[in-house]
Amino acid sequence: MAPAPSAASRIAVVTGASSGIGAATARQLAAAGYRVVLTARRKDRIEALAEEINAAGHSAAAYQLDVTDRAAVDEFASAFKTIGVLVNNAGGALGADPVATGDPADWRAMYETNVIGTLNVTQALLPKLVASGDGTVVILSSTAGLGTYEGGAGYVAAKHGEHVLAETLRLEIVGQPVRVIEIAPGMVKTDEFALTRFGGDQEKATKVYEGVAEPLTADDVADTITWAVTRPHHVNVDLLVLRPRAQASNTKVHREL
Ligand code: 8X3
Repeated sequence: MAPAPSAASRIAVVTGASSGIGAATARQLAAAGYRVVLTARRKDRIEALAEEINAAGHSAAAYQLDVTDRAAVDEFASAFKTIGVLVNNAGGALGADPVATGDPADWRAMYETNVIGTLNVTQALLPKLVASGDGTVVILSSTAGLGTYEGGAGYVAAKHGEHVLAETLRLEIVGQPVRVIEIAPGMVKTDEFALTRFGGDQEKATKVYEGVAEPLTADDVADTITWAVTRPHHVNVDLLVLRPRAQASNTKVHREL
């Protein structure tokens, strides 16, 4: 069997790379020697990040992409012969309403971005990951993909969908040279996650982290993703859960108020 190509010659695609965990992961994978391809809807952001990464002596390119647009995803995929790593990070939460009053449009949008977006990109790039002889699919789910909490059902349902996608794909492609790694973070404080969830309401977004000593950062999660991806290729980190020390479960958070 041919030896696996070195990390330096390999391409890592990161979706949702315009901010937060996606941007941090792109920076760290680039520093680890991957040629990173940044995708997101916000072209200006990923272009600026690609410039920053290239200026630091690493290798990055930006490609504007909406992961829910299957035709665009297929066109994107057609540009590559092989891909070493795919990090499915694009997604997010909309609303924190109880089941009784949650907006079906929010539920649908979350399913579309988190689950169908991941499905679209994974389906389109899977042949390229196989062709690399040593591919890795990372699915960034959440602790919301493993257990529920009040007010979270729409997001929790979507993240459970991603979790099932990861578990099922791993079963279905066993024997092929592709790992399926699921990373499930708990409370991560980023610039946009909570703000987007609450429709730009800064007060509500701030309350999410109120009194929590040290929520995880985007860099903490990127570090974990990079660690998992850079294990020897026979080592598959199936599922890795990470939370801040102050969070014992989805509903048990220590706050110093
Ligand atoms: C983010 C974790 O607790 O907001 O994926 O659902 S939580």
